[in-house]
Amino acid sequence: MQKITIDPVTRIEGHLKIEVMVDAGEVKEATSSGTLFRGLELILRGRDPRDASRIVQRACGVCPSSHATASVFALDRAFGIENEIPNNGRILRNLILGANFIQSHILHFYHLAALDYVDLARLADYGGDDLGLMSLKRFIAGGELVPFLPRYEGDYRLDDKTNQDMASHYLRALEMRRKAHEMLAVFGGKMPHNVAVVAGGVTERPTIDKITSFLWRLNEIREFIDNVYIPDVLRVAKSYPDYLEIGSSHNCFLSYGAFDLDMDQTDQTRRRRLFRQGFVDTDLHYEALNPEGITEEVKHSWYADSTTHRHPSQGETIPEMGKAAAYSWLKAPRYKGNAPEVGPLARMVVSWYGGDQKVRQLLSGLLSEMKVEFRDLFSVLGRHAARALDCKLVADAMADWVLQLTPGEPVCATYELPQEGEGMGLTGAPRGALGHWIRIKEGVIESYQLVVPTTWNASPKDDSEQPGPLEKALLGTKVKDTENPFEIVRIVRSFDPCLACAVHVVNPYGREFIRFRTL
Ligand code: NFE
Ligand code: MG
Repeated sequence: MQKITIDPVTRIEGHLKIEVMVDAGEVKEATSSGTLFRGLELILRGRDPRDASRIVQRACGVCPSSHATASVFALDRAFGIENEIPNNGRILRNLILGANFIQSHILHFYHLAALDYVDLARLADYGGDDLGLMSLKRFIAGGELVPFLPRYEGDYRLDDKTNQDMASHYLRALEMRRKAHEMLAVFGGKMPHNVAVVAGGVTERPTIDKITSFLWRLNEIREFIDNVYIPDVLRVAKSYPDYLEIGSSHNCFLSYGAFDLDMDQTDQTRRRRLFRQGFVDTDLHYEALNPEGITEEVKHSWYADSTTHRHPSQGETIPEMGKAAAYSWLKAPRYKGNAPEVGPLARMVVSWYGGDQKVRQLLSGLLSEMKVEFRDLFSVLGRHAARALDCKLVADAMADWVLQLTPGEPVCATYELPQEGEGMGLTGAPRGALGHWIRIKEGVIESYQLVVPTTWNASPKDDSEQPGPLEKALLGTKVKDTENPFEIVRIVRSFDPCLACAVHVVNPYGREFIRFRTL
């Protein structure tokens, strides 16, 4: 057996250590460890509940709007105003979250994952006159190689033309992300950490000039998604068909849905959403979402054993550094005992089996273009394709939503701050199902728990030794070259892990954790 340690995994968000044991070229054991403790849940205790939607966004600069969204859903319920959110408030929340989805997905494909497939170092020989590529070439020639190097060497299969196009799109994607940030700021004030999303709705009023300012940026980004992002994912899939065959996980999926289409139903598990809520089991059988089925287990996490197997509404965060059986700061969330994958692929699978015609139609088109079967999506490139489609679905829907805004109408409900209350906020974040649970006592937050997409996907083994989704996806993987374990990092990155979100406390023991080995 040979041990491969990748610590930290680069080109993801936050600190993740992956360790695999390889025997005869195949992964026999895999552990995923979140090596950072941040403790947001502890910071929130004793504060004014209204501060939650500001503080929780500090979980992460990549997906802060999702945390704002989950927290205000929890606050709306705790304040008893879930059915009073004005239509403008609902739509503006969607637009702010949607702008964040788009920038996060484009960031992930071009700036984090694509460098696993695109050989930017080859640009050192670039002889054309594209200004962007010429400056990239100068950048590389000048030895400014981060974030392109260090990297694993070999297995770059794109032809020169595709490779150059992708490099040029790497630069255009930066621009698209800037535009998505600007778009978010039109209604959200700033990015990251918007200031508009609050309990009751939003603080920003729609005007014709803001709607226009939002829409022209959105339309430019939609053009990029349709004509650049989706085709680029297909081009990678063409050159790397074997990555449609590896990286499947437990093959069960969870989604809380995302983007409320109306507020007719106060129950967030039943409300009409752009993406469906639900769970799809390993037999691809769909069932409605029941949040009572969620627990967090901590046998292998650095938290007190007394807190294991709790529903998040009863959850506690009691760190116990050095616990013998533990290897991660992530807890292990489970749904009815399963370790479902969450994220864009899960959203597609749950929407498909939940009967969403639009998703079925779009996904069928993609499958026939890729010449693959549905189950082939349960793979590294299936995750990338699902993310690109997720991005398109959100961006297209936003173009309708922004025109449904009504200038002059209210944006926020009024309310009395209760002394006691409880609330749950469920939404989709770019990386998957995101839940916040709050309990208010004597006018302040008594308890706040976040169960975050990457906590699901990168979780350690649970109390019954069932591996987390990412661990499971690595098991059985054939590693061609243990010095350059491309397969491992490509599988890990396909989940788009964000450890900042997942462990939500600055490790008090500092450098003890940071053992840079390789990329
Ligand atoms: Ni930090 Fe996040 C998303 C949330 S994490 S990026 O998307 O919530 O898994
Ligand atoms: Mg948590």
